[in-house]
Amino acid sequence: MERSQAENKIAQLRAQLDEWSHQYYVLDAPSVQDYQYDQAYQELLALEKQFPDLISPTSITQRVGGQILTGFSKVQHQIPMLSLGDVFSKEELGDFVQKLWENTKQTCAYSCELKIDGLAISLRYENGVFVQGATRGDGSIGEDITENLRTIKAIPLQLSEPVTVEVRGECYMPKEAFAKLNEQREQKGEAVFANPRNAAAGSLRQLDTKETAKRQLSCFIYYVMEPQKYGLMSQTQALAKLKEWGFRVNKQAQQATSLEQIMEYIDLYHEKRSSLPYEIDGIVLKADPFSVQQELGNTVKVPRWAIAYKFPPDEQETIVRQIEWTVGRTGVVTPTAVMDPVLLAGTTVSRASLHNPDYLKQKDIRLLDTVKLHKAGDIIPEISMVVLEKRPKDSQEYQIPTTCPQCQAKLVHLDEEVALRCINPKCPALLKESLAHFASRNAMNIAGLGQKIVEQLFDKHLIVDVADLYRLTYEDLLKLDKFKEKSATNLLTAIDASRHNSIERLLFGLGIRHVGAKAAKLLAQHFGDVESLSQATSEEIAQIDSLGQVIADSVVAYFANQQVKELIAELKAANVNLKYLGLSQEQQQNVTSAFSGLTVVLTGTLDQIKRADAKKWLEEHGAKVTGSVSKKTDLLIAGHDAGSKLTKATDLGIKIIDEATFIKQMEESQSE
Ligand code: 1X8
Repeated sequence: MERSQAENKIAQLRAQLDEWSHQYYVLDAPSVQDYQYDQAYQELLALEKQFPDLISPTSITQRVGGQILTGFSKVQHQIPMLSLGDVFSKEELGDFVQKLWENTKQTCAYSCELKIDGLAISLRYENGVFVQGATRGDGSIGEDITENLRTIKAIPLQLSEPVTVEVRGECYMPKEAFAKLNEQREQKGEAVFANPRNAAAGSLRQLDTKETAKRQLSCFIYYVMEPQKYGLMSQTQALAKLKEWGFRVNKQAQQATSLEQIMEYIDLYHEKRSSLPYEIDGIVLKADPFSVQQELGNTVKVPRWAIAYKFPPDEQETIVRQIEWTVGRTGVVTPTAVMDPVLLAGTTVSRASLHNPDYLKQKDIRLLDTVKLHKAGDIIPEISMVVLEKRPKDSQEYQIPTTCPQCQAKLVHLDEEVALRCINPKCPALLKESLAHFASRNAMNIAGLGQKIVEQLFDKHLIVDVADLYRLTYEDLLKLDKFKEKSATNLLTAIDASRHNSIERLLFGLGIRHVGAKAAKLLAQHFGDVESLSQATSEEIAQIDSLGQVIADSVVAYFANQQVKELIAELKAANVNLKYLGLSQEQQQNVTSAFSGLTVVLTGTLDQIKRADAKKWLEEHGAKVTGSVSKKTDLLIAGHDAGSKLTKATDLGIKIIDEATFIKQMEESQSE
């Protein structure tokens, strides 16, 4: 084909493909069969290959990604990307509208829109051509994700008019794409995303844009910046113009002229919420006329002319089929409800922790009970209540096990703990967890010896206690799945290297009750070697600054145990270092904890640690503990039955962790 002929054909194919793609991805109205589309696409691809100088950045073939980015550069937003103020009840929404009336001394029309649960994006077009896309970032500076956004088919590369304009909207992952992605990831043994929002965020920040292209992201655009430049008088007009330019605009937007209509809109979409193909977390109400928006203006953070009404958290009913009891490293036996899977706030949920026997009894959860399930902070599945009307007639109170599900030893409550424990030191579940802890990063730091390998070694009877690790041979390791010469040698080298650790790692790794990494370090520094420590009295230990009687008693009881004495002797025989070697450089540099400098709020019921102790510990580790959640809060630690603080923290986008995670981080940060 001649060049000029090719030029014509390319233009024709692009126009046709753009139209089909627009119908499919923007209007949700496919107009051709896949094969017809594919044929035209292949033809275009072939011509572009033959005449590479005719490839244009706005060609549909340029959406497949392929650039490997090295990072994301910063973009300064010319007009800040504000967030929205939010309300959680219709009363509060009514108050907001009332205040609008008072401030403007008139009623006006409102634009009611769905609040898409995705990531805010900003798109710049020059003469109708897409030139830059950015994340919201902190509102004034975002990240340049142009190449990632180019792969999203709902984002036009070229507008229907040659306008220079900046628009804003929300990028999201449809529920279906999310479910498929997680299914694939689970099969590959990769971590699954907690919700579509996280999946979208992860997908947008891929350095390999081919990955982004595979993720089936979409978007809705809802703002035109500087609308007066285009003769637009209201949000309703702006949405119509956006659609005309070729953007994907949410069809559910509606104009309302009374509070009543606004409430109807809320009710309608609250009900339709779960049947929409994308996640929404509320509705956005905007004063429709731009004159009113201008009159009201913005505060530093939010506009005064718009507000988000947030739906109450999602709740689903399901049936409890089983209560599973698992044994952790410290012997704590934790119940988990296993239920019929339900879709809840974007993920399929079938398990919820029941924390401890008291919790289970208090909620009186029984097998075959219908329960209401919600997600605490939209993340952690939690049973809110039993639906008593649906309880089977012959239902019986759930019997808390009295013996360990793994070793059948009798379970006990230590002191007055709510936690149920297996105290059989030979319990396989406990041994496996203890072995994995021993090898973990902040303990003996044996690279390559994770939970899975530990399980195999244990199940193949190659190890029972930590001393056995030092007797493993090359031949032993070759018995493990997928272990070859190299992996076996590497693991042996890592185990050998751990022989030379200073004893604070060993003391933490042994899992002595109440001895976290920090206590282990103090003990190591004070006593210098395991021998002296093992002969210390409880008084001597309790004298050490910041180690109390509880730790002292626990250490003494530990070393008094005959089995422990034998274990230490075996470690010694295996040439494991039993002396304090002084602070390594790395440790000297890292005197601060992961919590230092953070403003932390504790909420809900904690099972394994007293709230006052948690507070004290946090303060000792440089955190400021406050009573209420605000914008200044950095972290919320949420026990179960957490209430409004959790909701508020979720809304403010504050990081939330549960008790188990907190305790893990306490242990880890103590050794840093
Ligand atoms: C955020 C969102 C807005 C809209 C929809 N979804 C969102 N997540 C909308 O206006 N339709 S507006 C907005 C904001 O201003 N931060």
